[in-house]
Amino acid sequence: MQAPTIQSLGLTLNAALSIIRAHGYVLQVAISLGMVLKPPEKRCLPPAIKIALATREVLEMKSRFRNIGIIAHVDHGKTTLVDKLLREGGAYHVNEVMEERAMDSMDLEREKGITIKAKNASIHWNKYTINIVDTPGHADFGGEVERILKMVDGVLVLVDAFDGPQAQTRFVLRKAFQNHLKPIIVINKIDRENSNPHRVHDQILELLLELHATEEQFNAPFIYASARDGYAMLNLDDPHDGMKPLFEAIIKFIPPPQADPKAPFQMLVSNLDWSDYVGRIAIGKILGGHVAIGDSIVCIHKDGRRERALVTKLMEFSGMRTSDSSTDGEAGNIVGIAGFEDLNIGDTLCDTEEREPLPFVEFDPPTIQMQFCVNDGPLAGRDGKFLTSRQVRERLQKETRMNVSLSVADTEVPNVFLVSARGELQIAILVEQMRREGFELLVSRPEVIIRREGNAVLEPFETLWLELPAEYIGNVMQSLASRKAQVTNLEHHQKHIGIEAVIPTRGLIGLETDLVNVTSGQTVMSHMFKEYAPHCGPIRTRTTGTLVSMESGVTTTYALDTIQERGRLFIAAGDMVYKGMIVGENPRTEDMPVNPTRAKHLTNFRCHGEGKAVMLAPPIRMSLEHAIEYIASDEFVEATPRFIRLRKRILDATTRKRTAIGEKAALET
Ligand SMILES: Nc1nc2c(ncn2[C@@H]2O[C@H](COP(=O)(O)OP(=O)(O)OP(=O)(O)O)[C@@H](O)[C@H]2O)c(=O)[nH]1
Ligand SMILES: [Mg+2]
Repeated sequence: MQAPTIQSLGLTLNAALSIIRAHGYVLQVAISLGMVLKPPEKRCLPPAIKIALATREVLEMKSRFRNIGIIAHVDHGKTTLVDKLLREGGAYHVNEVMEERAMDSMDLEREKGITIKAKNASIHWNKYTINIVDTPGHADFGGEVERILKMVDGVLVLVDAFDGPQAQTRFVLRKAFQNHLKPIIVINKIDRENSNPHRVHDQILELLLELHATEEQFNAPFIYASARDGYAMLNLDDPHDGMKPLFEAIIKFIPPPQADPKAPFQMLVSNLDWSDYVGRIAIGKILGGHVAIGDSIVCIHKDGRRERALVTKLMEFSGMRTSDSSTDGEAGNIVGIAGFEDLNIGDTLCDTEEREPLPFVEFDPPTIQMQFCVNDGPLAGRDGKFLTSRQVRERLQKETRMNVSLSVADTEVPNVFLVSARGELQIAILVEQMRREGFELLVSRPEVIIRREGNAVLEPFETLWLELPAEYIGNVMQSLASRKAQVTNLEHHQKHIGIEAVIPTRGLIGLETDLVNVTSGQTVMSHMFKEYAPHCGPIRTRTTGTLVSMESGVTTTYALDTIQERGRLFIAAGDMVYKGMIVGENPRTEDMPVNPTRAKHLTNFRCHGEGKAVMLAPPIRMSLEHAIEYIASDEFVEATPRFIRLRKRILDATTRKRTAIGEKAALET
């Protein structure tokens, strides 16, 4: 076999040197012939340069894998693009019906049309195995993106050809650069009416400059695509030829994994899965060596504990599914390993106890928190299966294993837990999942996490970007002012106005719902954590009070007919209510006691107007997210599998009043 030259392998000198160091090739410097890589053969080693060795096959095997993450702002088309890559990568049989956005496999993802969890898939294209990780674009799930970046060697950065780069594009790109990942920029949705790929191209270059991209990152290839229509191109006037240009760019520009097959086995757990047959499955990229069923390996937990177990199952991805690995897990591939009961994302799997744990990501801190309490209301236990403090606690602990940007703490009160997260949607999704699993819970309004530095009280602030039709500007500015937002930039485009503002995170709670109402859903909104800065005083997001039931029982049409004259109802006739439950909204700021169970007294006398059919206005049934945003700090949302009720924290009216007076007095002193 003729020795390959550095040039014939298409390597730079630095890349060649790192391969030489890792695998033991010999670098022979022949002054007239340039540099030649030679296989190990003691006799032919020049005495001057003896570096370690490997074979040509190793080089070829190393380059068989490409591991990429797909990152973008929410709705820029990541999951749709993965659909098309899977289809063209042969993940489906010719006649197999392919679901739209197949990677959004969780019920809640399909219902909401957004990705919530990062997920793996794999495609075989030509002789390459391309492992793909689809990620969520919503800011609340930023932690999902952060944790998978250690698993990939490059990223596809999708940008909408009309919207251009948005807050989350900046966030995910910055995280990718911190991990030294090479990007391929995909300007997607070029089929969109009024799309402007040239403008977006320039905006992306500006963003790359702003994020201090290296020269290599700045020279990232640009691809123009319509994920919906299934084509990608290097130039806008190229013919539409499916996804081939994108596949070729991935192979050409995303580096193969820097994983050494001869090193000892090492893997960082970047994702977890569960199978009823084999239990917990650790998913990650094999960073060195290889692993096989029956191997005895070690898990280094984040607290430093070392635990040994046998590998009971080894899986690799094929399309969207996992299958038993046909070979040993090879360095550079993304695999699933079963064998350990107790596993967390961020743990290290390796060959012996003596190894050091692999570094895991530094997450951005959570900025909001919410209380999760055991349901102690009078209707507790009528609907759900899991109610006790122990069950709630265990479920929350389980969530923190999978959901690394979420944390749970006990409080002084045994039945109350404090859940900290990136945003209210992240917590609302958790509550929704729990109620679908059969839990009953009380949850509080989200509060921001306050910090104290010396005498200063600091709170989190975010940069907010809005894009809205010009006619709504008045209402939107009013809403922003009441939430203590400082507008830092205002740009007039043709019919739209772009607003940039700095807003306390508290002010963001409920803002999205507000904007949907005042602009008929025509606002594009994105935001990103900016800094902790001095607290900016009270914000009043709800100007209304509530109608609170003073009785327990079943509501009557007769009673509700009178109450609906006072405000808007959250309940219908025949619903169960209890003392302290919120049954409607009072347009005035205070809470008003009402009795929705009052029955009509039967008399022998007929009154004026009797016999008239009563028309009750349909009640407002809030979604869980809306309910969480809506409640005040002295209120709870009661979430059970079938019901979402609002209630006062303190159910008894007299105790409630006394506590409120006490709190007011304490504030004044
Ligand atoms: N016109 C057009 N619409 C597209 C294209 N790609 C995706 N969409 C639409 O954009 C919407 C969002 O697509 P998704 O693939 O769910 O976007 P995503 O980036 O995965 O969203 P998240 O995971 O929630 O961040 C869907 O309605 C898609 O049909 C495209 O190329 N052109
Ligand atoms: Mg998605």
